[in-house]
Order: sequence, then C-alpha cells, then structure tokens
Amino acid sequence: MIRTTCPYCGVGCGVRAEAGDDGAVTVAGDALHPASRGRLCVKGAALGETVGLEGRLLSPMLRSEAGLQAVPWEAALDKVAEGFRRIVAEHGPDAVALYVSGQLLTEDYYVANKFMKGYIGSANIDTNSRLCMSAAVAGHKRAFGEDIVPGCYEDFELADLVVLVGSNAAWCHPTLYQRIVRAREARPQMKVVVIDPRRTATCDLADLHLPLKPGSDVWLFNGLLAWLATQGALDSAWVEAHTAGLGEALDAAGQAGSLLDVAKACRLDPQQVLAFYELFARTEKTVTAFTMGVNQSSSGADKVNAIINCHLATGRIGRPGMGPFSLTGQPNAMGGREVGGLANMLAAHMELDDPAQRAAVQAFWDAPRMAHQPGLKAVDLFHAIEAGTVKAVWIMATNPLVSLPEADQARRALAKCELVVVSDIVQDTDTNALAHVLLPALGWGEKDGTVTNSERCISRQRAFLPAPGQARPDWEIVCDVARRMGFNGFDFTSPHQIFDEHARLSSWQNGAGSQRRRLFDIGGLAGMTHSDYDALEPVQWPVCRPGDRTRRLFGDGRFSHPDGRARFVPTRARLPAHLPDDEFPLVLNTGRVRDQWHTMTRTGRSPRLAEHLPEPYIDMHPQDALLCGVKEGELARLRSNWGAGVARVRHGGGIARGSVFMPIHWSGRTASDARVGAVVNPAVDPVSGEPEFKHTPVRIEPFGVNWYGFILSRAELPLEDATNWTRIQGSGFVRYELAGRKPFAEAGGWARRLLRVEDEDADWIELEDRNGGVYRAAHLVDGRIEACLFVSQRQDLPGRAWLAQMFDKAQLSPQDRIGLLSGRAREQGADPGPTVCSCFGVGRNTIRIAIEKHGLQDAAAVTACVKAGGNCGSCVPEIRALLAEASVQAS
Ligand SMILES: Nc1nc2c(c(=O)[nH]1)N[C@H]1C(S)=C(S)[C@@H](COP(=O)(O)OP(=O)(O)OC[C@H]3O[C@@H](n4cnc5c(=O)[nH]c(N)nc54)[C@H](O)[C@@H]3O)O[C@H]1N2
Ligand SMILES: Nc1nc2c(c(=O)[nH]1)N[C@H]1C(S)=C(S)[C@@H](COP(=O)(O)OP(=O)(O)OC[C@H]3O[C@@H](n4cnc5c(=O)[nH]c(N)nc54)[C@H](O)[C@@H]3O)O[C@H]1N2
Ligand code: SF4
Ligand SMILES: [Mo]
Repeated sequence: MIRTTCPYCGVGCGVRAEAGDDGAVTVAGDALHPASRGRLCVKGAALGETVGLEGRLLSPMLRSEAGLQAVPWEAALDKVAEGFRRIVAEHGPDAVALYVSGQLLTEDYYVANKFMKGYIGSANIDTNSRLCMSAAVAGHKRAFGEDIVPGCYEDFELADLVVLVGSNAAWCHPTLYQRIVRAREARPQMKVVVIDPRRTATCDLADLHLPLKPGSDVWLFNGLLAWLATQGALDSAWVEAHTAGLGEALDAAGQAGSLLDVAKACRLDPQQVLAFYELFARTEKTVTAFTMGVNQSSSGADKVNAIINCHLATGRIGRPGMGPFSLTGQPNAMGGREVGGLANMLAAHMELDDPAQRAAVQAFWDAPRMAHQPGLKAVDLFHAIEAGTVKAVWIMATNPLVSLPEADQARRALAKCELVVVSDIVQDTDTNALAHVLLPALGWGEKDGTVTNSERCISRQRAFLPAPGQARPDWEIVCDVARRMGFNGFDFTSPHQIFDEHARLSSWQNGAGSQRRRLFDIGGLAGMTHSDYDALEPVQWPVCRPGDRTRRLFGDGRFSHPDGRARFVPTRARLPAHLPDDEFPLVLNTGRVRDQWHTMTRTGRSPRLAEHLPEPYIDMHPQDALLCGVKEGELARLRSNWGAGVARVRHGGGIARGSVFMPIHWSGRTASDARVGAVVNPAVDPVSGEPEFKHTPVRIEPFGVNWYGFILSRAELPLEDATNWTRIQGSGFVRYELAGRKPFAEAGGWARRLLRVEDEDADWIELEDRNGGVYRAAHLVDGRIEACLFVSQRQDLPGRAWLAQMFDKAQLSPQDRIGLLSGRAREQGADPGPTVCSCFGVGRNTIRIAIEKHGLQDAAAVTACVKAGGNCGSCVPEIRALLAEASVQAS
C-alpha cells in the first residue's frame, strides 16, 4: 500500500493505493491526509478503473507518409532535439514553444520551464492554467504583490459565512464541499451564499442563491464595496495601516450606482442583493471562494480584485475563518505557478520583467540564454502557430484541440505547424491526431513527484505501478531532449534532485538583504535526503526552515509589495466581449459535470463514471427550447460565430432563460460533434489573457434526423451510417447512442452490417415494425449476448440499464431472452433507471420506488434504505430533488 495524492481536482485528496497480484488496483481515502481526512469523491474512488493499459501510448511514435510508426526513444528524441535546434538556429528562440499543463508534477514543470526560459532563451512556454487560474494569479499579484492564496481549508469550517462565487463545488471540489456540508450541520448558524447564474447542485447548501446575469460579478462586488462604505462597515484602522488605494477603488465602485442600479445590472431582486450585502457586512468570519465563473471571463482579473477589495476593506484576510479563496482546478495548478510555468512569469515567484530577478535566476541556473520578455499566452500562441511565426510546439499533458476556445482554430494551427510534439499517456486523442512525434509519458500511479493543492499544501504523488511499455516520466523526457541540444543543467537522475534545486531557488536571494521578499520560500525543504523526500508528509508553504508549517498568510497585515501594503485595485464594471443579438440570441455557458474529468481520456474509461450523465447535452430553459423549435431528448445544433456542435436538449439543469449550458468533456473521440470548445469565442481578459469560456452568443436550431437508436456491443464498432453518435464505456461492452438521417430500408441487412454479423446462421433475434418505424435486434453467441441494436423513428426507445445488466451474464435465461427485444425485464421494478449514485450504482427508479414505498422523508432515510448518498455524498442534492418531486406529487 502506497500513500499518494489524487490526480484530479485541486482539493488534492490523499489516496491509499495498492495493486493486487491480479493487477487490479484498489484505492481508498487516506485518513492521514490533511486536505481530505480519508474522504474521496467518486472520481477519486474510481481511479482503479482508469489505470489499465488499454489505449495507452506505450512507445514513442513518429508520423510518416505511412502513418504513425513506433520507433525507439533515440529516434524520437533526436527528431525533437534536432527540430527545435534547427528552428531556433534559423528563426530565433521565439519560433519554438512549449504548451504544458497543471497536471504535470512540480518536478516536470520545473525542468520544462528551465529548458525554455533559461536555455532556449524564450518565454514561449504557456500552460492550460492560462485557461483556468491566470485571472486569479493576476488578481493576487495586483492586490498582494505576489500570487498567494492566503487561507486554508479549515477556514471553510470556521467561517460563519461562506460565499461561493462562480463555483459548482458540489461537483468540482466535492470533498471540500462535503466539509462545508458537515461544518454547517454542526453549526446551523453558519450561512452559505452561492453566486451563479445557474441553480447548480451546489445551491442545495445555499441559504441564498443569487442567479446573477452572466458576467456581472464586478457590478455586484463593486456595489458591495460602495455599500459597505456608506454603512460605515469598513475597517478603517486596518485599511490605513496595511493598504493603499481605497479612494480610487471606491470611486470606481461608486460608478456601479445605487443598490437598485446594481440589482438591475445583475438582473437580481434588490431584496436579495440587500440580504447578501447585510449578511456580508455583519459577518466578520467570511470566506469568499471563487472558481471558473469568476476567472473565465473577459473581466476575470477585475472580478477577482473586486472580491479581494471587499475583503481588504473589511480587514478580513489571513485570519481563521476568513479571506478570499481562489479554488484551484487541476491537481498541480499551484505547483505550476510556483515554478513560473506561465509565459509572463519567471520561476519561484520571481518576475520576468525585473532585470535583477532575471539576473538572479540566470546566475542560479548558470543559464546561457535567458528569456528577457514575456512569451505568448495560450490563445495568442495558437494564433502565432497558425500565422507561422511559431514553427514548433511541444504539448505536454493537455489536449488543446478540445480545451482551447475557438478550438477549430487550434486545429488549423497544428495542421499547419512544422513540428508538433505531444507527450501524453494515451495514444488516441484529438490533439495526438495532428502530432508528428508522440512521446509516451508515465501516468498517475507510475510517476513520482510532488503537487501543490489549493491551500498551498505540497504532497507527494508516489508510484505503485511499474512503468508500462517504454513510457518515461515527463521530467526525464525534457532532460533527454535538453541534453541532446547540448544544454548542461539537466543531469538529473531523480525527481528528488529536481525538487531540491527548486527548493533552493525559492530561497535564493530571498529574505533579508534582497530587494523583494517573496513569501514563496520552501528553503526549509532543501537538503532532504532521497528517503526524506520519499517520506515527505503533506506540508503547507512557506517552509523557510525545516519544520515550518504555515496555515495562513497576511494575518500580520504585511504583503509582498515592496512597501508591504496590499493594493486596492479600481475595478470598472464592463460587459462581456461579445453580446447576444438577433442572430445569436442566447448566451452559452460551459463547464463540468460531476463524474467526468476534462476531455475524458481517463475518467471516460470507467463504466461507473459514465452512468451519471452519459451523453453530451445542451441544458436550456423550456421556454427558450419552445422558441427555438427544439424538444427535450432530441438533438439540437448549437451555433456561434466561431463554430458549431450537436447535443441532446435537456431541461432541469437550473439554467435561467437566455442562457444555455453545455459540458466541456466530449471530444472527437467520444462523440461525433459535441466538442463545445469549437463553439466558444476567443475573447480573453486583457489583464490575464484568460479566455471567456462562460459567455459566447449562440443560437440553437433543430437537428433533424429520421431515427434515434442505440447499440450495446462487446466489440468496438465503426459507425459509418450514423449521422450523430456518442460512445459510452459500459462494463464489458460499449454503448453507442445514435441518430441517423438515412432511412433504414432493409433494416435486417443493415443491422447485420452495422454489428458486423456476417454468419448467416448466427443466433440473431429481431423485431421489425415497418409501419411504426421500429427495429430491434440482438446477436447472441453461445447463449451470451454479444450485441443489441434498438432503432426507432420516435422517442420511444427502452431504458439501457436492464440491457446493460445482460452483459454481466455468462448465459441468458429463457426469461432474459424474452425480455431482450422489449429491452426490459418481464417482472416490474427491475429497471433501476438512470444512475444517480455512482458510488453504489443506484438508479433513479430505485430511489423513487423506495421513497414512495417506504414514505421516506429525507436524504438520510434514502441512504439508510438503498445506500445512495452514503459514500461521497455528491448525489445528495439529486436525492433531495427526487424527494421534493415526490412530495409535490403526493400533495
Ligand atoms: N467533476 C469535475 N471536477 C473538476 C474538474 C472536472 O473536469 N470535472 N475540473 C477541475 C478544474 S481544472 C477546474 S478549473 C474546476 C472548475 O470548477 P468550477 O469553476 O466550480 O466549475 P465550472 O463548471 O467550470 O463552472 C463553475 C460555475 O460558474 C458558473 N458561471 C458561469 N458564468 C458565470 C458568471 O458570470 N458569474 C458567476 N458568478 N458564475 C458563473 C457556471 O454556471 C458554473 O456553475 O473543477 C475542477 N474539478
Ligand atoms: N469550453 C470550455 N473549455 C475549457 C474550460 C471550460 O470551462 N469551458 N475549462 C478550461 C480549464 S479550467 C482547463 S484546466 C482545461 C483542461 O483541459 P485539458 O488540459 O486539455 O484537458 P485534459 O483532458 O485534462 O488533458 C490532459 C491530457 O494529458 C494527458 N495526461 C494525463 N496524465 C499525464 C501525464 O502524467 N503526463 C502527460 N504527458 N500527459 C498526461 C491526458 O491523457 C490528456 O490527454 O480546459 C479548459 N477548457
Ligand atoms: S475531491 Fe478532487 S482530489 Fe478529492 S478525490 Fe475528488 S477529484 Fe480527487
Ligand atoms: Mo482548470
């Protein structure tokens, strides 16, 4: 058994993992980890289902006319080193770039940054954190003089008011959300406010939900600052002693106008705005946590500062139970910032545009060629690639063809690029399809190093699986290329050595006598032995001396600006970059679902995780659907100025009129046409370069098809005849949801071709109702189901859950055979319905029936009866919705 850290969200839960003799991996929460104290959400709990080697990239590959070919490492590394060397020699260092990721370990990230900024001599290294945290980074630097999250998770438990802004923590930071749930159970006087245009699962906990107009957060928080001032609710003595710039910030905030003006600009009920303001004013212990609803905006950095301004004005920062709190997305978003992985940073919280600090880093690295100006930020980088000014790009641990805004532009860029190198762990991704060189990296459970979570806690990720195939750690691949290019400084033989150098750099010319004191200092972790490093317990930075432990920062009122004072930043509210009009009347909001991680290269392999929301969807208000001529359950096309996509229409996701929501997870590998990044506009925040992912004007049109259908099949199938498809991982089978335009004449022959059943004597049962436009077939082999197909011209397909169970059976009973073409058991109640609780696999029908039959009144009773909600708790909001539905029906 190994203690390690979850590779998904920025909460950074501790995991105990073990590989059994049969290769099966078991995981459990690590009770000793301070971030999670033994808890895991369903994604963490399903890690064992995602580490198998199927689909893994196991050898370096080069693309030639003949396609992709496995090659020895030497050939692949030579190709990369030679390509980079030649392009730098011919066109200068800025003609090459790295595009990396908050899912790299700190050690990987450190060498990648050193390679580009100190040796290639360009700052053209940016990261997917540009799409995620860069607005928070910019906000922190403006306010505090350094990129610092001052608080810790315990503050969420000690607070009397938790404000969640643009955060669906119930789904995206589940174990932290559960900590808030439990804290409030223990202290019911604690209040929770959720500020989000959608009524999300997170609102289940909210005393007050403010469904503000998308993009209007600066109005709301400017309004709050101005209102606090008029109420005499500012901490003037603290402001006087520790800050600068309140006057200008108040002037800017005052332009938001009266409370009524603010309510109007935010499209909120003035009473609710007042209720929030009063609650904030009277609650000293307030934590304001914010995530992508804040950062991913063309005024992202200003949203962040508008929030921080309110905390500075009330002196609520750095003390127990209070402070602004930027929740990080990826597992090592924070570590990437420590090493300076963004194109406008240096390393160890030093500044690229400060000549003294540049010289300090150059001296420490003994670097031959330092970058001396900021590099290209992600969106600009892909435009420079398309324009041909950047001729080689090395992409690591991110899938930009899916995750960038205006993703078809990214595709055009890579298609034109001279040299595209991708380091990944899986072979088949949308981005890899355009790579000239593929480099196989070690994945979670195989790689070794450190990550830093949202509360600045550094934890070890440890290997407990052998390196598969020829895969190598990312840091080693970078070092190999660097050495081939003739760079010295990359002779590391273990992540421990890299960490040690990183720790030493953090205290280099830092502290007494140096120009600027940087709070990021982990000098106390330098000089560890290899075994100390292996045994490293989670520790929050700064760690200036061995044994230091820093829960909170700024409690002493000293900030990182040269004069020690925090800055108020005047924030002027402005509208999003692109506004809806007659042609594109709706606003597209994009984000996450509970059980999937980003582009699904890992979570997409888990049957358990596929069940909750198996298909891409467009959540929209029923009245908007009516106006657009689309119907729930049918496919619709989503179109913007930049691209289009297709997904199923859904209601009930808590969306207000005028907006639609589509999840980000589906790629060209998992669905024919649901890559929402292609639809998203490319506008960015001028301060941080963070894209406006949450606000794109779109229109919705019917997507006409002649039939809907689905297949469950043990074998993967090519789907030429389907106009639209989604691939869903089942347990022992693949499920395809289909829709088609071509009418299916001769359904039997067509179905056999589709399912690849050539044998005339195959055990084949079918049912055709030509007039009704219905066709169903099943293929059995030795009494076991091999595949089944259901097609209909109407929306009357049976549920998939019972059929899925048939794939577990070695032999179908005669009863099963009879049920097969009706798609359900002959006896009532056997169809559990769509999954609600993924931990225990409990379906909606099961829960509904239990509620009705036993008269269950609350979520705890449901858990006691059918187990749903009894593990990670993420489905409790949905259980409560079912209880509410039942009580409405009963009355
Ligand atoms: N299950 C799951 N969890 C994850 C991830 C995942 O892929 N899956 N990814 C991780 C990563 S990298 C990240 S960055 C985090 C993201 O975590 P979150 O930011 O919590 O998640 P999102 O779904 O991107 O968006 C949050 C909310 O912002 C709201 N929003 C949209 N526009 C506005 C606005 O103008 N103002 C306000 N106040 N809110 C708005 C949306 O309606 C949405 O509910 O999640 C992390 N955790
Ligand atoms: N429309 C829209 N787009 C968004 C967002 C949004 O809210 N809306 N959110 C943005 C945000 S916040 C984020 S963080 C991004 C995330 O977007 P991406 O970073 O593009 O998404 P992932 O699927 O996490 O990509 C990680 C890749 O790294 C691979 N990988 C996993 N482990 C390793 C490893 O150890 N080494 C290497 N070399 N590869 C590895 C995986 O197989 C996968 O291909 O999406 C952004 N895009
Ligand atoms: S809450 Fe985040 S870190 Fe914890 S188990 Fe879930 S995904 Fe992993
Ligand atoms: Mo993120």
